[in-house]
Amino acid sequence: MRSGFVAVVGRTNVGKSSLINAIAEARLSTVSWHKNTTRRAVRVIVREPEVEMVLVDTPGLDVGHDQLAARLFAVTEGEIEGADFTLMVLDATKPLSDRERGVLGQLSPDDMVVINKVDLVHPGTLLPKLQELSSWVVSDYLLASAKTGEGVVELREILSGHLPEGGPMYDPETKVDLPLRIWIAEVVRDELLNGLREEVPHSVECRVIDWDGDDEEEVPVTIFVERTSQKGILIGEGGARLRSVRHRVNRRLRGRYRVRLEVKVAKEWSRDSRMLDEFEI
Ligand SMILES: Nc1nc2c(ncn2[C@@H]2O[C@H](COP(=O)(O)OP(=O)(O)OP(=O)(O)O)[C@@H](O)[C@H]2O)c(=O)[nH]1
Ligand SMILES: [Mg+2]
Repeated sequence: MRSGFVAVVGRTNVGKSSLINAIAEARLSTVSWHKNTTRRAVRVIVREPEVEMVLVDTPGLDVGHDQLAARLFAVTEGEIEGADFTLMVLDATKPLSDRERGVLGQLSPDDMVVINKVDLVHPGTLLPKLQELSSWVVSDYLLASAKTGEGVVELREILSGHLPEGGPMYDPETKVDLPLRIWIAEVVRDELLNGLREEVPHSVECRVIDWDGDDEEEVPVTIFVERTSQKGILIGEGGARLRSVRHRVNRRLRGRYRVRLEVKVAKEWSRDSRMLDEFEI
């Protein structure tokens, strides 16, 4: 049997979380078009006969300059270090950035590269990028689209084939290695972010506070924002947005858990290291 950890890294928005969900065939990691969606290492467990592959979703490499950014970068660095190998995800629609070149330069021959979002480009436009990639030491690269599914099965097979020999590390029921209250809070954030056009997302964090895991009780989720004006946006006209988020979350939790949502203002939490500790980021 083979088992191990693959650190999935790349710039924000390249589609790391989307690719992981496509490989796992389930919406397990938060996806949105907003920048810096992923904030914690999310370990998604993919199983095949004789294979247990843990895809570790990580925050994007090009985060900003605040306290939050520094922490997110530290998460990604730690995960690269702890994994058996790295899958670097590039965006077919964007030229390579200096940050990406820096990471490519540090990859070892065991690591891999995938160019995602190939559905958005004409194959010919990828040539310069492929040429540049061939000068780096990575053993292999693939083309994929998390949206259309192109290359996803192949990617899954290649990644599984790369894993070291080893026994299972997780209980066979576990799909995501996150504490239940953090997972439920992430599902709420996922549903909130996907309904938002405004510039609020960076300021949104969700927490399950004071819940002992009892599924008979509604799970109390507090949605934190940084400014009072953002509170109104999230709640919506007469509470409409919050009600619809609650409905979608409950549906995703398949009636097993039901959430109760509340919005609070935590001024400038993303710059406050005490708040970040409290938020477990
Ligand atoms: N057209 C197209 N869109 C994609 C593809 N993969 C992801 N997207 C979209 O790109 C956006 C970003 O996707 P994410 O999976 O959240 O990106 P990420 O790399 O995890 O981003 P961070 O968590 O911020 O680092 C979302 O709107 C996705 O729907 C793809 O293959 N094709
Ligand atoms: Mg992500």
